[in-house]
Amino acid sequence: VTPSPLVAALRDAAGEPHVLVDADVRAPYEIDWTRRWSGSAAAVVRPRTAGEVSAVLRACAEHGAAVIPQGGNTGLVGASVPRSQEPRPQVVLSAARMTTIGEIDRATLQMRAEAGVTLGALQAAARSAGLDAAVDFAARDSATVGGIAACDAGGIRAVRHGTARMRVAGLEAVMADGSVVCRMSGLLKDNAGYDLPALLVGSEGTLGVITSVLWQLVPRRDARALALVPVGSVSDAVALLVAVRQHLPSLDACELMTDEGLALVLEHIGTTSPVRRAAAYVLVECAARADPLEALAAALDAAGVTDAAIADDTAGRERLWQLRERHTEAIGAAGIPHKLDVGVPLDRLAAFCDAVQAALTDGARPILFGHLGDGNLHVNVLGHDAAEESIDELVLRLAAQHGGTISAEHGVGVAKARWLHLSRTREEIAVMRAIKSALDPECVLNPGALLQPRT
Ligand code: 2HG
Ligand code: ZN
Repeated sequence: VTPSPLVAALRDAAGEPHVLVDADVRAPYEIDWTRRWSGSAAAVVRPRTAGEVSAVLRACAEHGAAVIPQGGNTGLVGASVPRSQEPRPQVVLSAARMTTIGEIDRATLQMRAEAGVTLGALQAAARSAGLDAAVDFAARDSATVGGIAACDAGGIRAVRHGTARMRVAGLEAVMADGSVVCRMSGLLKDNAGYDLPALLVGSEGTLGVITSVLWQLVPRRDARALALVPVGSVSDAVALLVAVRQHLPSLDACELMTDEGLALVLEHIGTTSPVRRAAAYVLVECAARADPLEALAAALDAAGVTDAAIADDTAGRERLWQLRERHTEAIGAAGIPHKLDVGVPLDRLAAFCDAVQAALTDGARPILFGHLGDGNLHVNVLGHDAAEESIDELVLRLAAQHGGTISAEHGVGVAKARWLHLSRTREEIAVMRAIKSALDPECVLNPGALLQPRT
């Protein structure tokens, strides 16, 4: 068969073997991890270099196609797969072949990585150089640095090291018109005008396609100690955080689970709880050069904790961590969840959780867990029709009413674009739209993600 003019142009841009058109080969690129979001692509293209990405974007512009940038396709807000309602042909631009990791600059502790490098590969490269990538989360072996930067992902160590924004010391991106913007000097002080890398971080693929990132590493702190503490309520969990935080300069992660989530994980992996069952649980992890176990135990003691599971060896820590990290997988095995990733100020977190529990009735099954240290809660709701959006709206409105944000670390994506106004003022959204139309006037890049299409 003769390829369509779009497919022929994509082949010219990236090479024939790297343009996937067969339905069964395209399929995994067309559906998201939750199975809640999917759409059909005219092609999946896997360029190798920024130059090829540029040629792909020019081909798409010329043939009136929309571009869906995709990294590891671990996104949870429907923004990494084609839209179900997009009149134009859609091209998934996969970073899967852009996997080169550069040398580490020993003076600045910065490392260059192409967009398709997984977080796990980045961490391993940092580790083998005696350094640390300073970001971590459960999807580490699939999520890629391009997507992590594009969404300003956070994860379990943001309480100490901040989100991806703090790690991106520079980047290279291809804009909608095919021009390549590169700011890779890595200078910490460089205030010559607008901070374009900062603009692209968190832009969710709507302003440009990130092709490389200059990642800021940190020195390694290898000695770790972890405690899993059962608590009577979310309010007690927050109180525990407040009690230990100022006494633990080595605090590296502080996570929250509720009993509903733990029960699901225990059943999913076929194990029993290492601590007594309670309404909620807090994981507190410390990392330091010297063993932080004593400091952790003393802080817990001072906070009045009498019963906890503690581990300072790798196997023991992994056993405890999997109870938290396997939530997404266990929930996914139980059904297609609604996923709301919200952030709420710590002093209102407990009230927010109570309000969510009280508001979700009619067979909806809320599972709350997340990153206690930074007030980032993952409200997953099972038992509710995947296409029905009233649950999403209810939870997001409650987050806003409690002084929080509708999107903490997963991005707004397609899932939450229509509620952006709950977290951003009309004036802010007008500025965002002005930036979008200046940089991508035809709305080629990731249409419908972050900003709703104008009607
Ligand atoms: C996590 O913290 C991830 O485990 C996924 O951000 C959260 O599945 C989720 O809702
Ligand atoms: Zn998370």
